[in-house]
Amino acid sequence: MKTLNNIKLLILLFAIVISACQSSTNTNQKAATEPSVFFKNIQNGAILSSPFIVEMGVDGMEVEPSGKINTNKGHHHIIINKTCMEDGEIIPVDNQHIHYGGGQKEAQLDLEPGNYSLTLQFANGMHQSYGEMCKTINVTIR
Ligand SMILES: [Cu+2]
Repeated sequence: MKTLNNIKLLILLFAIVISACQSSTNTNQKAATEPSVFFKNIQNGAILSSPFIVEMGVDGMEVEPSGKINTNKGHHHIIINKTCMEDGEIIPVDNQHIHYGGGQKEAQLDLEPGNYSLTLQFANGMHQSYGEMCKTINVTIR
């Protein structure tokens, strides 16, 4: 009887150790997650007809109108046929760099037929790039 109790105790201890390991792994994964942006409604390689709606998603930061620099807040940009911008670099205003400084989470794009790269770039209230908070996809407009 005593042996059986010892075995039960061992199993219980084992279970506690396993669950402790799992929860610490989960915590590490959460801490390692960097803020990111993503296209909500368009996949890489999509074939679209113009005009089309782009839904802009963000994880780990908040969207707000431009004007002031606030920690963990910013606004979306779509960069057409150019790549992500370095951390801190100011995003220009031109045909290839569209600012959504009103805090928009959705945009309409009107593009001629052809192949394009679309880059979603998050930046702070003074339009300084958050660097790797960036996502590029390729689309075809027919
Ligand atoms: Cu901007």
